[in-house]
Amino acid sequence: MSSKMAKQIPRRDFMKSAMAALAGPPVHSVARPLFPVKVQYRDVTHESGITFRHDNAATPEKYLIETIGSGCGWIDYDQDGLLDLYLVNGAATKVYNPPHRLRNALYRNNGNGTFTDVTEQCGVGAEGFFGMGVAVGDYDNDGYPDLYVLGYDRSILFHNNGDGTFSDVTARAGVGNRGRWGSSAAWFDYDNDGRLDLAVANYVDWSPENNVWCGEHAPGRRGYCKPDAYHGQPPALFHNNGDGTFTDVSQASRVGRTPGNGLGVVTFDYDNDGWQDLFIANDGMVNFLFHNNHDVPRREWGLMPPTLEATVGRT
Ligand SMILES: [Ca+2]
Ligand SMILES: [Ca+2]
Ligand SMILES: [Ca+2]
Ligand SMILES: [Ca+2]
Repeated sequence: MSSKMAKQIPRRDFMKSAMAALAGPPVHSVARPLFPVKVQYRDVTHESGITFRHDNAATPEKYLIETIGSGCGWIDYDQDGLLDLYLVNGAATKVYNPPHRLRNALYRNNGNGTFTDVTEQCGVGAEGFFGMGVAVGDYDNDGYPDLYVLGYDRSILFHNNGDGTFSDVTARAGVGNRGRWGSSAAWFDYDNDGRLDLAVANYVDWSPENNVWCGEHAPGRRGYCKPDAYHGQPPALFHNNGDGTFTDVSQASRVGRTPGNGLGVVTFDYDNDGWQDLFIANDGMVNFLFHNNHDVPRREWGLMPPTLEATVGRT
């Protein structure tokens, strides 16, 4: 409203109009009953055809690996638009030798509520491998997601061949994580070169040979130890070289310089600087938050990756 128009309206009428305008049309409160959202889950395992059963290889020896695992992952391995399911299992140990086979399993989603076990033809059973978890990512950008399977003492990279089979390319890729208890991993592109790199959380240095006795020294009274009965293991970071191989940059990046009791990995850009950062959740001790400093010239990244600095966090 112009000042000229305002002068032509008596102040009392102007204020009445203004108040009416501010009040606006009468608002009819819309009755929005708060309907509780009823989400109901029904166990469809049996009718889905999924018969996998996880076996943690539990024994009175209380191996620490019995207490953790296993994860699973959804992966549309055949790119038909339907998520398929990869399940990770335990394995026989020096003190546990079940009569049945223990292996991981891949189930193809049939699209009608049922799944078919395609483990054998896909070649991803990893029998004898004490698995912990799995990370799904298309590390070679061929359009087919691949599997990185975490496990005790070693981990496995399965390349998806795109024809319904996978190949164990761990040795060539250099991501075996040998001698480490890999618990979880994340694919992320820390140097923004368009190729997925790999961060791995490692747990502790337990082994059958250093199986500490915790709990009472009496038959049947042995218990599982807390992680501080062992030495923690540092996380690992692998740079994707783009030719099917990876370079272990754990030391150069500083990610692998500090031992932890790693159980979880999250990658995210917490400071919105365009560079993915890394969080490692540790069991019973401080967590690790690594800020991606991306402070090395791009031409040197093959030899020296951006440094990531450990900062703070506490469980
Ligand atoms: Ca599928
Ligand atoms: Ca791939
Ligand atoms: Ca990368
Ligand atoms: Ca960042």
